[in-house]
Amino acid sequence: MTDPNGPMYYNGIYHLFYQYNPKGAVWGNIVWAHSVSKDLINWKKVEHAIFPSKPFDKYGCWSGSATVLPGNKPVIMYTGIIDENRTQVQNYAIPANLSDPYLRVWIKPDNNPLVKADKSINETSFRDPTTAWLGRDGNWRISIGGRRKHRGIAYLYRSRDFLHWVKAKHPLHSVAGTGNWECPDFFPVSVQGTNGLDTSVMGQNVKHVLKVSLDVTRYEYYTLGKYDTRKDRYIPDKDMVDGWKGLRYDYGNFYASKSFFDPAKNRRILWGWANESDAVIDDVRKGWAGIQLIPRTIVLDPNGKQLLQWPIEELKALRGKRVEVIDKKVEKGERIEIKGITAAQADVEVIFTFESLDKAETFDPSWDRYDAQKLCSQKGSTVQGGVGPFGLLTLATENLEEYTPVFFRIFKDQDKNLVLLCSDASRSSSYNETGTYRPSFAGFVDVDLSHKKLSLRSLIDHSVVESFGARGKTCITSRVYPTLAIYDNAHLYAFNNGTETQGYVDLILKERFILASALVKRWQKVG
Ligand code: DQQ
Repeated sequence: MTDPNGPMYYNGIYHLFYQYNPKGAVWGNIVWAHSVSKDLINWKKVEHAIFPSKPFDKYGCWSGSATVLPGNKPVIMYTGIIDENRTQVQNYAIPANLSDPYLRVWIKPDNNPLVKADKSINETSFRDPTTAWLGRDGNWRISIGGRRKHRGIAYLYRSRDFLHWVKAKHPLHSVAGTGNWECPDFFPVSVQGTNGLDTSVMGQNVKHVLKVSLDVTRYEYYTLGKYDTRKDRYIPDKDMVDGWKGLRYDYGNFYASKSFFDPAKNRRILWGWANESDAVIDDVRKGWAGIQLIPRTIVLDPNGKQLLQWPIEELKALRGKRVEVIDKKVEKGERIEIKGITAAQADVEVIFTFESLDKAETFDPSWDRYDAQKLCSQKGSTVQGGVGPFGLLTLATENLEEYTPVFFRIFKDQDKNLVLLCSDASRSSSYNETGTYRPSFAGFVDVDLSHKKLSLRSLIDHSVVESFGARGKTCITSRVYPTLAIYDNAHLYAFNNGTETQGYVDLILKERFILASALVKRWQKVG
C-alpha cells in the first residue's frame, strides 16, 4: 500500500481508501483498496472501491479525495491514467447504494473524465485532486497538483454542479524551483481553540494550510497563510518559508498524507503513509510493503506559526499495562531501563527536565540550520554534548548491538536556544545484506524552554517508531528492522549523554499497546 486516499466519515463509519497493488509487494496495478472502521482503531477490509476498468482509468486509479456533498452524498475525485505514457485525467466515483453502511460498491459514471489537462498543463504531472470546498459564490473548488518545468503548482478548478469544471486563470499557489507537487491538501484551521473545521469554512478566525508532497525530496511541506477569497489565491504568511526549506509534517518516513474533517468529534485528522526503508527484494520476500501510520489530530499551535500533531485519542483503546517512573535522575553517561512493559510495542510519554541551560553547546554558525539531518548524523546519540543528547533508546538490545535512539540536543545560538530532535536509524539493525536505508532523521523544535522541560512521545511498534517532540511540534517517523531487538529481547531505556548530570527524567509514563488492527499491520525481520 502507498498513499491514503479519500478519508471520510459517513453515517457513523470512517472510511479509508488507499493506493494498493493487488498483484504484488511493489508499486503497480494501482487500485483504491478500501477499509472501514467505527473507531479508527479496528478496521475491516472491504472490496476494492475503484479499479481500472474504463478508458479513463485503464492504466491506473491514482490518488484523490472524498467530499461529502450537501444532502449527505459522498463523491470521490481521483486521477485516472489513460495510456502507457501515464497521461492523467480527473474522474469521479459515487456510491452505488447509499444505504449500504460500508459503501462497498462505487460507480464510475460514463461522463468521466471530468477534468482533462489543457495545452498549458503538463499532462503527466497533473494529479491528486483535493477535497472540494464551497465558495460563497456557490461554486465548488478543487486543487490539482502539478508542475511547469521546475515550478510546483496547485491548479485551481471551479464548478457549480461538481460535473463541469473550469480552470481558474491563476493557480491557487505555485513556487518556483520546487518540482512536481503531489497530493496537495488545502484546509482551514481555527485560530481560537482546538476544534477542526470543515474544508469549506473560511473567514476571520481562520488560517489556511497548504501542504504539498514534493516528489524530489519525498517529504511533505506546508505553510500557513491566508486564503484570499476575492482573488481565489492562497498567500502564505510573511514569516513562512515556502518550499523545501519550510515546515514539514514529519521529518522522517511520511508521505502523500491527506487530512479530513471528522464531524463526529469536530476535529481534523491526518493520515500519512510510511514506505519501507528496506530493499525491494526484502519486500518481495515478505510479501507486502507500506503501512498507514497512526492517524493524528492536527490543530494550530497557539503561537500561530505551525501546526501541532498528536495521535488520535482512540489509541488509548490499545493500551494495556501501564508503568510509571517518576522523578528519576539520569546521571551523565547513564541509561536506565524501563522495565515491566513490552518494549517492542509501547506508547511512551516522557518529560525531561533540566536545571540550567548554561552548558548547552554553542551552535556553530557554519552549520546548515536547514540540514538538521546532517547535524544529527554527525552528532549522534553517543556524541557527548552539554545539555543532551538525552532521550529514549527504543528497540534496543541489552548490549546495544541494535537500538534506535530518539533524542534531543540543545544548542545555544546567540541569545536563544536551538533544540534538535533526532530519530536515528543508523544502529537499528545488524541486518544490512540488502542495503537498508538507515538515516538519522532530524528536525528542529521551536519550543519555549523557560520551564526547563521537554516532552517526547514515541509510539514504538516492531518496525516503526513515530515520535512527537514537544507535544507534536516536531514529528519524526522511522522505519527500522531489528533482528535482535525483537519481541522480549527488545528493551527501552532513557539515557543522558550530556556532560551535565542535570538532564534528568522527571516522569516516564509507559503503556503497552497491542495493535489489533488489520490495516495497521506491522512487521519485523525475524531470521
Ligand atoms: N502516488 C500516486 C500518485 C501520487 C503519488 C500513485 C504520491 O497519484 O502523486 O500511486 O505517492
